[in-house]
Amino acid sequence: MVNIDALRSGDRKVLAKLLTLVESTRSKDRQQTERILENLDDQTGNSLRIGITGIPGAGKSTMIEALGRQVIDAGSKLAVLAVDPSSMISGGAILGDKTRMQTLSMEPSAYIRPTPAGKSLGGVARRTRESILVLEAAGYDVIFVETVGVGQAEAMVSQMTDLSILMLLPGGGDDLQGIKRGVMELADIVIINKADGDLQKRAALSEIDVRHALEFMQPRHRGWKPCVLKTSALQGKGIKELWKEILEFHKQTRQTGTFRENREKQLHDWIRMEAREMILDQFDRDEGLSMLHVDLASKDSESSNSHITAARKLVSHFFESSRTCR
Ligand SMILES: Nc1nc2c(ncn2[C@@H]2O[C@H](COP(=O)(O)OP(=O)(O)O)[C@@H](O)[C@H]2O)c(=O)[nH]1
Ligand SMILES: [Mg+2]
Repeated sequence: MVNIDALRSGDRKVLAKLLTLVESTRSKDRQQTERILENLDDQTGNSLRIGITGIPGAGKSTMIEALGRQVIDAGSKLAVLAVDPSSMISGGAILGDKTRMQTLSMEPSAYIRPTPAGKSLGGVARRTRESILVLEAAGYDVIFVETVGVGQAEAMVSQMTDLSILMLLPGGGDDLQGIKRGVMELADIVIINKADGDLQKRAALSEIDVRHALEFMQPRHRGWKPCVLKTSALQGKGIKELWKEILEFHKQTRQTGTFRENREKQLHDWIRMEAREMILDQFDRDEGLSMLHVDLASKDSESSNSHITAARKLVSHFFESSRTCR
């Protein structure tokens, strides 16, 4: 059993244990996780949740390392969750290493957690949401969720964070590096990283392009106009300005109430998503269903609409058996 008091008092071993539990898909672990999360409920919600997305190699980890200094110097505790949805396919972890966050990983006030690959985006999202809650209960004030941008991932991260940072690289083209409008619309702050050395000129051009593109977009938060910043995470340029902008966002959205509105909307969505996950869990664990599935697949494989008929049979069996289980 996990010691909740130890978690609150900053015991990192207990924190790691609880995060491992959250990541587990075993039925027993899941039950325990749910009980613990229910107990932690009144200790959560007090952090600033920041999502940072961008293509692999854009410099997200380097940036978090640089920003981490600002956060720690301001007396806050910071945690990083590195989420890599692409590893669902590759099985590997692009972001799994702490090497880019070496200094940060040695800080007592910082905690870095690469999250393992999951079977589905829904599963990854659930685990990340719950890890955020655990980290909040453990007293972390600023939580970064680092994600490789693969379309859906940006949307997923924006559903669980207060502030979304989109990281771009200096590019020459006017196509904005193939960044889709929808992705840009999710950003509260856009940064053009690697604005150093030979890339400085291109970074300035990109800044103009992005600024122009943003003008025609609907801001994610009412009253907050997304801004564009040039940075060099490697050389430490623009980091102070970025942190200032993050704090300004926090202050403004709290004042206008959009911060709370966003959290309320997210809670609404989380409940629905969790309910769906619960159904899926039960579906996947139903042994009777698995047997029926095998049976249907062998018998009906010849007929043309068989997969639909078979799926329907599975669904009605599922609802039948969940009714009798209750
Ligand atoms: N020139 C330059 N290189 C950078 C900058 N930020 C990161 N890098 C380098 O880009 C590579 C990828 O950085 P990383 O932080 O791992 O990117 P991530 O995949 O987005 O997390 C590393 O070799 C970094 O040293 C920067 O501002 N300027
Ligand atoms: Mg990284």
